[in-house]
Amino acid sequence: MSILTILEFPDKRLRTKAKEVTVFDDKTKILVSDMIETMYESKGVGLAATQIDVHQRVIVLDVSEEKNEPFCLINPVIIQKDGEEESEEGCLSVPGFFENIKRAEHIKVKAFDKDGKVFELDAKGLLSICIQHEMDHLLGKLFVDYLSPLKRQRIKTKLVKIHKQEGKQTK
Ligand code: GNR
Ligand code: NI
Repeated sequence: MSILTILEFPDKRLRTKAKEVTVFDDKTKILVSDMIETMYESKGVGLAATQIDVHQRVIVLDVSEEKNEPFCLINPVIIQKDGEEESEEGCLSVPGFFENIKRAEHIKVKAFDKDGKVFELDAKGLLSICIQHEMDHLLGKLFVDYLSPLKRQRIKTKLVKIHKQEGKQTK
């Protein structure tokens, strides 16, 4: 098991569009378990492979109270959505910033599990929001993209300043 480095905005690699997983093998299982470990270590409720610079359509989530119900969605597709709700979102790739974002209220998702078995999932509440947030990552999209250019620029400037102080490089 390994903890992976999470890319931070405005890193350009976060803009990469992930590719479909075509082979389900031991490497897929290792990726999923490393992502789950990284998500727990970072205290996130979800993580997309894009955030760890792996550009495959893989998401891990755990919205349970006890943090003992991890699962993954591979090649997820939203097959139904309805309603609209606004809630405060944060992102491990935009640390320290929280903003209200509008999403669909209910979604029905079709995806594959780590063994390559297809399944469907009905989601509402935090799970629905998180799946939509993670699926955006797979398209190279971040929650800051829903904000005004001014707000987005302010967040960018603050994070770049912090990264310089920390000696982090942003590609
Ligand atoms: O940990 C996370 N919490 C969260 C809260 C509200 C809406 C979305 C999220 S996802 C985030 C982890 C993350 O950045 N996943 O990409
Ligand atoms: Ni995120």
